[in-house]
Formats: sequence, structure tokens, C-alpha cells
Amino acid sequence: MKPVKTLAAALLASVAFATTAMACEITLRSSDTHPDGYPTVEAVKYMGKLVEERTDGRICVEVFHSAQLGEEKDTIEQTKFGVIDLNRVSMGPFNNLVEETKVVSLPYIFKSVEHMHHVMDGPIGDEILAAFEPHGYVGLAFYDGGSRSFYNKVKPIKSIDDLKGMKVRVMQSDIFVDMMSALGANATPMPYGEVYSAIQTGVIDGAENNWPSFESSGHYEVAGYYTLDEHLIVPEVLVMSKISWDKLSPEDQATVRQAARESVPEMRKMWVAREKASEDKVLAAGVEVITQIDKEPFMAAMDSVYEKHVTSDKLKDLVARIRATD
Ligand code: GTR
Repeated sequence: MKPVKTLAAALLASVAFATTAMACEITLRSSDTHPDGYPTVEAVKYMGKLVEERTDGRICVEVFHSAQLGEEKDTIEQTKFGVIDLNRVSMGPFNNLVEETKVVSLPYIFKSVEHMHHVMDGPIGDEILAAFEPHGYVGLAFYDGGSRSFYNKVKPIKSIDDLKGMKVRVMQSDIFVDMMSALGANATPMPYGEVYSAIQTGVIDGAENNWPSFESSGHYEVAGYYTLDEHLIVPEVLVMSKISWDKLSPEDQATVRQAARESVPEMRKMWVAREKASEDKVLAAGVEVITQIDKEPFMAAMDSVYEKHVTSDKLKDLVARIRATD
């Protein structure tokens, strides 16, 4: 009798599954480079849950984590063409497309994560979100990306001199290439997914990132020195393809936008917890963390980066307003 019961249960389950799947009239495909469980991935899932509930299951969100849809630069392109509907990426790879994202990718532009929150939660953040639209994207929300610091496999970086001549991977944006040159290092821009083996094989000496990425990518296994110089606080962004957006009714657009907004505080909570968990894991693995570092020389070296990249009146004004925000 038992197998029959099991078969009946399986049949029922598959009918239930089919009903749920059929109920989604629209499935929004969302890309993320990070693995399942990472705060950005979970935040978009949370947003999707809200959207599904509020549209009675008509609109669903499917998150493709672990770069299943490609590396960030490629997915940004595919999002423009509506091949990918939603995309959670760093602002860095957007620098060459949306000029305004450059200001929040500048080294030491934010005094702290709190300062970044104040700026991105206010009118400047709204302005930057709106700036995506003429380029084929609808900016929905900003997520946290902590502070980025240097790690490498060669030696502990205790001062700016230790960076001289080092080969350091950066995100694919000219700002970061110039940042490394200003610090006397050699920048190697490359996709995130290639960094682990590049460090392992010695193509590069190291890279830079926040605690959760340093840990979840496994980079800490191949780069044993982490220096908390915190040169970048780059917010992350959730965008939607304008093509996919235009297919939604104004009411559904409002639901998506609101759900994205509501995912932000959830994301921040998850981020704080993950930062701590990642730090614990990295420390337990024996990585040497350099905390006593004089940031002044790093900051002073960035003048040339600002001179080169903050050229238009629009960007100058944004930088001045960010600096004037508490
Ligand atoms: C992470 C960020 C990713 C990606 C990655 C990188 O901190 O969350 O979106 O930009 O850094 O360095 O490429």
C-alpha cells in the first residue's frame, strides 16, 4: 500500500507545483554574481516574495545566483536588451555607462557606511537612481557593499609603499585602474569570477573587496594578507531592464519599485550579520589581518583620481553635495 500512497502524494505535489508555476504570468529573471545565501541574493529573493504576494502570484522573480547568467559587465549589457530583467551589481561596472555612478565609486568619497546611507537614502540617491533611465535601465534600490580593502598572497601591506609594483585586480572601471596607479601598483581589471585562479596561479598578487566577498569567493584561501585600509565604499544597485519595465502596467511597476525599496532594510540587516560571520571564518582560517594602518597617505594619493574623473560641472556638484552631507 505504501508505494501507492507515495505515488498519489507525488502526483498531488506535481499538480500543486504546476498550478503555482502556471500562476506566474510574468517571471522576472534576476542576475547576481554572488552565491546563494549571500545578502544581495537573499534581498532580491525577499523582494520577489513581496511582488509575488502583492500580485497574487502573477509576477514572480527568479534569482540566478553564482554568475549563472554571466559576469557583471556582460549581464549589464544583456539587461539593457531585456534578455535579463533584473540585475544586482556593483556601481563600479556601470561607471562607463552612467556617469553619475562614478561619484559614488570614488575612493574615500564616503566617510563611513553611515555617511553612504545618508547620501544614498536621500535626494542624491534618488538622482543617481533616476540617472539610469536614459541608458535603458530603471534604478530600483541601493544595497550595501561594505568597505573594500586590499588582500594579497605576497606580504602584509602596512603602508602605501608595500603596494608598489604589486599586481592587483580591480573591477572593470577606469577609476579603479587610476586608483591603483596613484598608489604605485599595477591594476589588472578582470571579471570577478576569474580572480581566484588568477591569484592562485600568480597572474596577480591580490585584489580588493569587502569581508563577505573576500570570504564567499574563497579568495582568502589563496590570499593570506588582508589590510583594512577601506579605500572604497561602493554601493550596489538593483536595476531593471527598461524594456522589461515598459511591459508592466503602471500599477505593477509601482509594486516592483515598492518591493525593491522594502528589501533594503532587510538587506542591511543580513549584511551586518554576514560581515561578522565572514570575518570570523576568515580569521579562523589563519588570514593575517592588518588593522593598524595610517589611511592619510592613501587618501592623499587620490587627488589625481578626482582631478581626472570629476571633470563635468554635474559631477563636481555631486561630489560637493556628498561632502556636505553629514
Ligand atoms: C563585490 C560586489 C560584486 C562585484 C565584486 C567584484 O563586492 O558585490 O557585485 O562587483 O565585488 O569585485 O567584482
